[in-house]
Amino acid sequence: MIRFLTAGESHGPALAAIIEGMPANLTVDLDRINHELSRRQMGYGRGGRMKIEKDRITVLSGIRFNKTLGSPISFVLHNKDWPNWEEIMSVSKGQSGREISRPRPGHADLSGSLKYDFDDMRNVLERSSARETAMRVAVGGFARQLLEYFGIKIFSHVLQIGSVQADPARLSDILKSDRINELADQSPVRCLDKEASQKMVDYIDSVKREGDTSGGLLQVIIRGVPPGLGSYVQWDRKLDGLLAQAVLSIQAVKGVEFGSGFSSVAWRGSQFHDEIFYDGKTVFRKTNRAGGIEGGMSNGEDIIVNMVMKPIPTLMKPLNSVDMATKEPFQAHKERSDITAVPACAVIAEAAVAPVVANVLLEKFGADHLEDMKEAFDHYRRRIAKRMEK
Ligand code: EPS
Repeated sequence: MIRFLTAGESHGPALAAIIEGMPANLTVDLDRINHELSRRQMGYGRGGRMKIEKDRITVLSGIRFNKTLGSPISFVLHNKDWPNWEEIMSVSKGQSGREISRPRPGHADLSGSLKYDFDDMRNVLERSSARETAMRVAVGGFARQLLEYFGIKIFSHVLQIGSVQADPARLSDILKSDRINELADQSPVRCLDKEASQKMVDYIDSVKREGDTSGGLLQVIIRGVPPGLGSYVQWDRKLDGLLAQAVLSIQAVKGVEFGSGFSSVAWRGSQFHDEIFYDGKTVFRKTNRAGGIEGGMSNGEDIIVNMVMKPIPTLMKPLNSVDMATKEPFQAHKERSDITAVPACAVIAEAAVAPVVANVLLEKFGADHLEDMKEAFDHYRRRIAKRMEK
């Protein structure tokens, strides 16, 4: 099974990660991982920091001649902003400065400083920052190359920013194709509906003019997952539970839904559930309201994960808060921030689900060596196909 840890402060010298449990002998394309990192940096509405950074990883271990060794893969990503912070974020002697005693509502600042007993909330925000998601994208980049070897692909796109929604009728054909990421990457807001895309850009401009921020709704689609990954037999093996944990751990994600989960409240059971048919050749469904998961297991349909990202809490527009040093009320204010990071969040979510799916795959077919794993996988697929046919 894959385990990983990330490390690093937002304005520290570097971010780092270590992944263990990747099978040996997988060919890894590092350019593609760096490409994933650049996809995370795209998106209309990002602030000044993204102009400074050009995220690329340097691998330290676990890969030789572009193939995994089965040993821990470790890598670092150097922060280009670091020279501006060397004193303030020094590991040893330095000069403290830009201390923060004024918590931003919606951020980890206040609870984090209470928990770890810090006067300077910089100690909290440096690690709680969404800068950390760069590492998760890189980790997910390795996991998704393992998944792709087994024909599993992950896509994402943005359905809504603020009050501007994509029109579902304009999306349905694209969502059936494998060009989702290619087309979403071309939109400044990762939206597949061109008209809505422009409206979202205009909306972000208006939010920026008002010194405010915006959240949104985004969707991840995991395609090619065979039925029966995850399990109904124990609570902590349920695939939807595992995926929900992974996406809710992304900074600012507040809600998650599988398929038409939330709207099911207004449907009758007879209308909602995806009926099962046989066409003389195989068993199939006409709908996927369950979002590809039933009983905590993949059912062979696309796994559809929708999630809501709240508006970013660092605002130009003042919000009421209390200075924890003096207990004086004040109005929070910050200079540099993103207006929205919903398009980036979609790319991060693609990466966040990858190790989870890789793990249920490894749970069922896991082996030290990729070819052994493939043999078990192919055998299972043949068995499933037989059961689905007459
Ligand atoms: C972030 C604040 C901003 C964002 C940052 C997340 O950074 P800064 O304070 O340096 O301007 O740009 O996001 C990233 C650096 C990133 O790589 O996504 C925050 O407080 O969470």
